[in-house]
Amino acid sequence: MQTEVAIIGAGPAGTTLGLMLHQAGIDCVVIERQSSDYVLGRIRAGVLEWTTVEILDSLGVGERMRAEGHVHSGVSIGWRGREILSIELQALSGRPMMAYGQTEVQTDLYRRADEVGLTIVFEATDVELHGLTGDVATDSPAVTFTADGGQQRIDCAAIAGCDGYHGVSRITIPDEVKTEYEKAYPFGWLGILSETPPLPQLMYVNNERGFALCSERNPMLSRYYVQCPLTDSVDDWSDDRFWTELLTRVPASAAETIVTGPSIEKSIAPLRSYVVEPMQWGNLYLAGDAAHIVPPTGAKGLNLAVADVRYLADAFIARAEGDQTKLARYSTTALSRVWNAVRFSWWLTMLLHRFPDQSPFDQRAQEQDLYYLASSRAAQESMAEQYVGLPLYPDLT
Ligand code: RFL
Ligand code: PHB
Repeated sequence: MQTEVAIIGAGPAGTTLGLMLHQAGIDCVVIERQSSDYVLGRIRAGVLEWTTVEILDSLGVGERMRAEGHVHSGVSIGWRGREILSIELQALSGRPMMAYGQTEVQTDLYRRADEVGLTIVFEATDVELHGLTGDVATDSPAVTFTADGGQQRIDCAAIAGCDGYHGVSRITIPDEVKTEYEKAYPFGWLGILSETPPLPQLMYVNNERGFALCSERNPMLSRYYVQCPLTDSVDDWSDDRFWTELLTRVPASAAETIVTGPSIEKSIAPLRSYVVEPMQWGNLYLAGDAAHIVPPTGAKGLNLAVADVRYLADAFIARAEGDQTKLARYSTTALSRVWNAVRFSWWLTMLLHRFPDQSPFDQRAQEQDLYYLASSRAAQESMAEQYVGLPLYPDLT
C-alpha cells in the first residue's frame, strides 16, 4: 500500500490529524494497535480549551459537543476548608472552557472518520517503522504491521508518531539526537466515575490531607479525584473510603452538596512531566503524548495533542503547496506551546498538592502563592489565560 502520511495511533492526536489531512485532500492511513472499543473505554480527559473546541468544529465533529458539552465560565479553588475564589475564566480571558469527556470526543472523531471514509486499521500488531535516517532527503519511510491475519506494508512520504507515551515512534529516534526532560511527582490521582449529579463548577482543592478535584462528564455523571500515595492500589480504596476522604478534603459548603453513590470506574494515574526534543527526526514527526506528558492538573494533555496536530497538518498542507519551511520548523513551533503547558501544569501541580517531603519553607511559599492568586487580578488573569489556552499562532508584534 502507498500513502502520503502514515499515522501511528488512533487516539485523539492520530484521529484528529487523519481528519485534518483528509479534509485537505492529503492521502493518509491511521494504524492503531487496539480495537476501537478499547480506545473508547479509557477514561481520561474532561476539559477542552476553546481552541480545541474550535478545531473540532472546523472538522465537522463539534455538533454533539456543542449540544451535550457543558460550557463553564469559571473554575473554583478550595483551601483551608473554604472556597477561596472562583477564577472567572470568561470574564478574565474572554473565553470559557468546555467540559466534554475524551471518550465523547473520541466517539465523535471515529464517527466522523467513518462518515468521510478515513482509513483506520484497528488491532494492528507488531507495528514497525522503516527507512528513517534522520535526513528528509535520504529517508524512504515505510510502516509494517500485522492485521487481519496478514503482514502489511505501507510506503509513505512521512510518518506521524501519534502513538502515545508507550508507542514505538519516539524510541525509533536514536538517543544521541534527542534530549529528554522529565519530572516525576511523588503521588498519583485516584479517580472515580459515579452516576451522580456533579457540582455546578469544577473545583480544585488544596487540603492538608492532599489534593482533590471535583469534575463532571454530564449532568448525571461525576468525575472526582483525590491525591494518593504511589504505593496505593485501587483495592485499597473502597467507595466508602473514597467518599469519606473526598468529603473531608473539599470545603464544607461543597461537601454538603456532593451526592455520593457507587463508583462505576476507579483507577490510579501517576503524575509526571516529560518532553522530548526535537519532535521531529527526518520524515518522522511526533505529536501528542508520544512527545510529551503533563500532569493532569492543568487539563492540558488532550488539548496539546490537538494543537500539535493542527501545527503538523498546517505544515503538511503548506508542503503540498510547495512551502517546506513550516514542516522544517514544526518541532520549534509546537515546542513553544508545549513548554507553556508543561510549565503551567507543573505550577498548578506544585500549588495544589501536598508533597511528602515538603519543608516548612516550601509550605509557606505555596501558601503565599495561593494568597497571591486569591488577591491579585493580574495573577487570576494569567491563570485564566493559560487555563483556557493561549492562541495557536500568537501575534508577537
Ligand atoms: P493516546 O490517547 O495515548 O493515544 C495513542 C494511541 O496510540 C496507540 N498505540 C499504538 N498504535 C499502533 N502501534 C503502536 N505501537 C502503538 N502504541 C500505542 C494507543 O493504543 C493509543 O490509542 O495519545 P494522544 O492521542 O497523544 O492523546 C493524548 C491524551 O489521551 C492525553 O494527553 C490526555 O488523556 C491527558 N489527560 C487530560 N488532558 C486534557 O487535555 N484535559 C484533561 O482534563 C485531562 N485529564 C488526562 C486527564 C489523562 C489522564 N490519565 C489517565 C493519564 C486525566 C487523566 C486521569
Ligand atoms: C477531568 O474531568 O477528568 C479533569 C478535569 C480537570 C483536570 C483534570 C481532569 O484538570
